[in-house]
Amino acid sequence: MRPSPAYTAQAAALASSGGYRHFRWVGERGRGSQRCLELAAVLDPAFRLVVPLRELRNRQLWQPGWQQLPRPAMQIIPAIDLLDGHCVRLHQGDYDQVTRFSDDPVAQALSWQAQGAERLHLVDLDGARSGQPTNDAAVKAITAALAIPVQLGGGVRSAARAEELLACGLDRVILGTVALEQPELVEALAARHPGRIVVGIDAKDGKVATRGWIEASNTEATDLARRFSSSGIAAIISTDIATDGTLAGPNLEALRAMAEASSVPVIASGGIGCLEHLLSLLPLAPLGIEAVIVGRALYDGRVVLAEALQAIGPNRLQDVGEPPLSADIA
Ligand code: AMZ
Repeated sequence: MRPSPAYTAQAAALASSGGYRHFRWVGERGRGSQRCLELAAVLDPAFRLVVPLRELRNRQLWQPGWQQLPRPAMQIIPAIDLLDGHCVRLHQGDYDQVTRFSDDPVAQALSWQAQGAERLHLVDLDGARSGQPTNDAAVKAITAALAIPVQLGGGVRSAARAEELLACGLDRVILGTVALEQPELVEALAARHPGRIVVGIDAKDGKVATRGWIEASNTEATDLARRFSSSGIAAIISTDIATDGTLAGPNLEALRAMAEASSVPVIASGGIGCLEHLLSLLPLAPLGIEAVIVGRALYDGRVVLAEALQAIGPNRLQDVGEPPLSADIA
């Protein structure tokens, strides 16, 4: 039996619920006597409750023991793309459309850290195109200078190279081309280095692109994401090439499809141009989108990292001072 799609909380609880009282059915969790419904507030779909089914059957619509899901929050990861030792951004990954933002990658990385970044995303663009590590001097200098974890992608094409990078202090390595061409190599690495191997899936019109996005494939990005579902990788970085570097907004449809296809956390990448774009990702957090990579918009000041963290980070301003909704509501 599928319960009615709308529920109304008892009036007594309204004062503590932040004003939400209409909830919509969004899914189910658990089995047997543990079976629960997941409900979303109609006025704020990100506000969710998990309600034991037996309580709904008893028509006790607002009861102690209801569990509030964690507030959706996302980590914001500034990106530094390295080309010939400089910090650059490409437009849609095109090596002929380069904007140079800084000639001092270490100073740039320290600046993102000082502004509150909790992780840094590095791409060796020369490495991604040629398959050979090219910006190791900058990568090593950044990793040594920063206290926050650093991840690197671009040109990591063998287990030995991935392990060399992990041994140099990088927290995570990202494999793109190899994930398509030798997925078993990625799985073996993930088994040896739990939590430290990330798959980068870069998609053009939904199909995976590799080797600096110069080569197209016939593999659907969602199929590749599914392939890695139980592989032990830490996350999938999902990049939409058509939006990358354009500031035009993330491809929410593609991100939703990737999050639904994958049972590992997804990191959104590509297209962020303003704070509203970051906020537009929040409703996808319950599907497993746990972080977002921001590049050009941070460099040119359209997004201020501290503000962005207050908008979608773990201590979002919107939540400050709101009464907790928890088991003590009777
Ligand atoms: O902008 C590009 N042309 C580009 C880019 N940013 N090409 C590759 N990359 C990044 C991917 C991924 O993080 O997003 O390089 C990494 C994949 O490299 P590889 O060498 O494993 O395919």
